[in-house]
Amino acid sequence: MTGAAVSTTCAYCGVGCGVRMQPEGQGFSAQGDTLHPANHGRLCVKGSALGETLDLTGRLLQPEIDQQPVSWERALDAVAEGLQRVIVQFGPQAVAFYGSGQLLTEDYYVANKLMKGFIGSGNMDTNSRLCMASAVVGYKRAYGADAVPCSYEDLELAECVILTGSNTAWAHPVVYQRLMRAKQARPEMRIIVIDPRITATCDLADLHLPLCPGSDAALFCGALHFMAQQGKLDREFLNHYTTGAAQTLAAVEEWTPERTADYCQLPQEALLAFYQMIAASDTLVTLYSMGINQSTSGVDKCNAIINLHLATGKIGRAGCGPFSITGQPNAMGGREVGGLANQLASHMGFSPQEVDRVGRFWKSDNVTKSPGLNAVELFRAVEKGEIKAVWIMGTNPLVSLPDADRVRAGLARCELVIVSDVMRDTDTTRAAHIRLPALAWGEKNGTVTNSERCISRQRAFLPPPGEARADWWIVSQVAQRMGFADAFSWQHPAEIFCEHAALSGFENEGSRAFDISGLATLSRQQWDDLKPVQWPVNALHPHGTARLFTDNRFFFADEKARLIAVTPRLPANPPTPRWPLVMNTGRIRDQWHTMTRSAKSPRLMQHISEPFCQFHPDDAPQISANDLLRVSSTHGWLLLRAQPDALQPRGRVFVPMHWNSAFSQQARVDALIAAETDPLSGQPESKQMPVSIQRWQAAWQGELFLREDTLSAPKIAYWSRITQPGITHFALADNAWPTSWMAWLREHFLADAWLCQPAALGSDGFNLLAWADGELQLAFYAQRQRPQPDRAAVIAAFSRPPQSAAQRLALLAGRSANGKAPAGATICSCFAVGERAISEAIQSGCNSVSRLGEKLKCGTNCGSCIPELKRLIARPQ
Ligand SMILES: Nc1nc2c(c(=O)[nH]1)N[C@H]1C(S)=C(S)[C@@H](COP(=O)(O)OP(=O)(O)OC[C@H]3O[C@@H](n4cnc5c(=O)[nH]c(N)nc54)[C@H](O)[C@@H]3O)O[C@H]1N2
Ligand SMILES: Nc1nc2c(c(=O)[nH]1)N[C@H]1C(S)=C(S)[C@@H](COP(=O)(O)OP(=O)(O)OC[C@H]3O[C@@H](n4cnc5c(=O)[nH]c(N)nc54)[C@H](O)[C@@H]3O)O[C@H]1N2
Ligand code: SF4
Ligand SMILES: [Mo]
Repeated sequence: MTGAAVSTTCAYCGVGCGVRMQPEGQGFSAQGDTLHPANHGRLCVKGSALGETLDLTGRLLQPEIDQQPVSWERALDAVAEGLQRVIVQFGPQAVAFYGSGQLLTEDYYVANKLMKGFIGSGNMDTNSRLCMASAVVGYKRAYGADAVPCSYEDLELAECVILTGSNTAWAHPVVYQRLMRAKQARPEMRIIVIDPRITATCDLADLHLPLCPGSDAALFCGALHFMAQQGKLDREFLNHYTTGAAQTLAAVEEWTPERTADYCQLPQEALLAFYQMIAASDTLVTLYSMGINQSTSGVDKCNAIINLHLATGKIGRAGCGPFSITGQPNAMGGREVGGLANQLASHMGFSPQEVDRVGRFWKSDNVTKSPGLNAVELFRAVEKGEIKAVWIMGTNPLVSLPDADRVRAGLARCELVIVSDVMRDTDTTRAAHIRLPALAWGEKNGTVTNSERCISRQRAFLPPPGEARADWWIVSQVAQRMGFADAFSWQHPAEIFCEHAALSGFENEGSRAFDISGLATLSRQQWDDLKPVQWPVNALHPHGTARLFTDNRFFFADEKARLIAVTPRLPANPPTPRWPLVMNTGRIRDQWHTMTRSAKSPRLMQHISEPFCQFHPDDAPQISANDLLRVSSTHGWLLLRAQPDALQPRGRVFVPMHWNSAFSQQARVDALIAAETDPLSGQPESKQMPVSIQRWQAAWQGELFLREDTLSAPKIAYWSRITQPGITHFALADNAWPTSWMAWLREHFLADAWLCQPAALGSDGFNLLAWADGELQLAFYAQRQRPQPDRAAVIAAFSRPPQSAAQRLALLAGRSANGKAPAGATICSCFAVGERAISEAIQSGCNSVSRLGEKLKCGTNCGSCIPELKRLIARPQ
């Protein structure tokens, strides 16, 4: 394939990097867009692997009703009639939409308009509830608007940067790289990482504070108290531009360094060192993410952070601000259109004036007058039968919502479940009566807004596959069938964008932060060519706005910001003797969410290939890295690979959020998490759940490699699917030793016609190669202890079968023909450099990241693996 590169925006995180997709061979390669202000040409490993996730394997390509393919006409009629039937019989409150920060702004706007403007119910919520609902409420309480004041540039300009509840190195790698370069250029810059565990992000830190989980609000109250004591408050700013200072300062008085250190379980010296770093800096950015938001007191934590910035005047100027970084590519766009159930549209709420204004703009007298149910409540209402029809778009709640098994059971009772997705088989599409095939990244066309309010185009560079259609089109078609044709008659996403832009400026006059009225009259061509621009974009700021609040005016009637007195609280569920360990959950470097896209890339699976539980060896001294673990809570249990790690704090374990039922037997972490939520934001406490861990006694463990591309998983106690090029690969374990391995294999995997080459390893195990026409069909390795066949050698044998008997025997033993040890986990995904090569190089004298890079190239592209390289160098050899 040849042709010009297409400029678009990355499919993944809220950094919102510009990507150029260059046709190459049969596919595309991804390069960073040097002209994009978010990344200036850089990409992380997920972004660089975008070209590897474009294949159509597993895609949903035709509408289905009850798993049978149907025409669009039938599917759309069924959705419209189904919703209408419920509304007529039970009222508009009996239907709900559940959307996603992975929808484009145009898609999101249409869904929200249909539910809140025409069906007349507030029941449109989004997965952003699990992500940044607390940050939104925190900003609104402080500024009267959901407005992120900063730009990425402020991170580079700040004298001091606090990263709290954020594993930036893995979750927002390009922002991390920008920070890393800024620190290299100005080593006097101070960076403090606040996280209960040691993460890759700590690599950049002058100071790491491993605080007690959930204690951040106290830490920031203590910081405010310290600043007050040291005379570091900006009294002038407080007096002129804020209210609430007196009560807030009184409330933090009890947070002396002694009390705070005790509450946060931190050494007092470290705490004071932290406070002194802030006090000594004229500029400060606090970047915060899920370790703050996902909490039953998330909003208060956000306000404790914002209070510190307001009280010290560290807002509205270069290098300053409380910066909630967004997770999903269009989390911010969702906030703009009103994707959360407690928002209406374009930053409007439910006051009578706002409802009236939106109604006049939309020409509807049916705009809902009150908020709807948030995500957790919404699925509870489904369970109770109060919501009878739900339409889920672009999110996988049966994996990502807390108490996920209960959500699954509830949804199974729902009369009408409609799911729009790009993949056919996800935990959530399995529960659907109607499946609607959406266009995926690379095929869809619209806009997204990143963490720094920068609106960028996602452009299509691939043709629509099969019958897949854009989400905005699907929703509009349903709306037309429900009798709202006039309001949903767009022919192109540019028309939707312009309508949304016009609404943002409608009777705004500076009263609402979100105003992109300057873009309301874009022609289709201008929309198509739109360059990245930060909102507001209006008559006053025609070229966008890098930084908010530079004039010290906020969005309350008196234009003053609010300091909010907060009372720190610890997580709702403390550990108990029965559930002694606190489970923390989050992301790993190379996977995205519930893995429906990133797990397509073999490269991205080589870093960490099985769901795991990290724990301190002292918490389970008898459990080793090759064991499997049963992790349980009051809500459920999981089977995961054990990962003892001395860097993990004692009493706390970490489990990734990513694995779903298509990739592992029993690894959906949210099945363990209680649905405790913040009273103000409704955001669940996803990061602090008491659990216990035990070794799961496997009778055997194995690895299976199959030529056949199978989507069905083996029926066995433990399995995990590991993506490989062209073949199927599982890690397996079971609790019974088969009486006959051959019989067991025949029952599960073997075809009669295959020529089998078994190797019984006495009572210790069993290996087998199976051939047809001289080609390898299956390789199987099972042992009482975990076998570790050389995966690369086995995979290679599927395309290049071993020629000699000796080579076949080596393969049967799980070794490569040249006798070399396996490459180990891939540390550098960009250049596929394995742990073994790195260890060998370190032993031969490469004792720095740069020397390793010179020898092996590792760490020289995106840099995401540098913290791990450093860790390997520091490890006793
Ligand atoms: N590789 C990758 N990147 C992603 C994503 C992905 O799936 N994969 N998802 C994107 C999305 S949607 C989001 S929301 C972002 C999330 O980005 P992050 O919030 O950075 O990621 P997490 O790993 O969820 O959590 C961040 C850190 O919070 C810490 N933490 C836990 N409890 C506490 C606490 O009480 N206090 C403090 N201070 N810290 C705590 C955890 O140990 C963890 O290291 O990432 C985005 N980027
Ligand atoms: N325990 C725990 N739970 C968590 C978190 C945590 O840290 N810990 N993090 C939470 C956070 S921050 C988030 S953001 C959520 C994420 O959780 P989810 O939103 O559930 O995760 P995804 O895997 O991104 O789901 C997106 C789905 O949409 C599909 N899709 C992709 N593109 C499109 C499209 O263009 N159109 C349509 N219709 N479908 C599409 C994908 O195939 C996939 O099925 O998880 C939350 N859950
Ligand atoms: S940092 Fe985020 S937006 Fe940028 S390339 Fe990586 S995943 Fe994509
Ligand atoms: Mo998120």
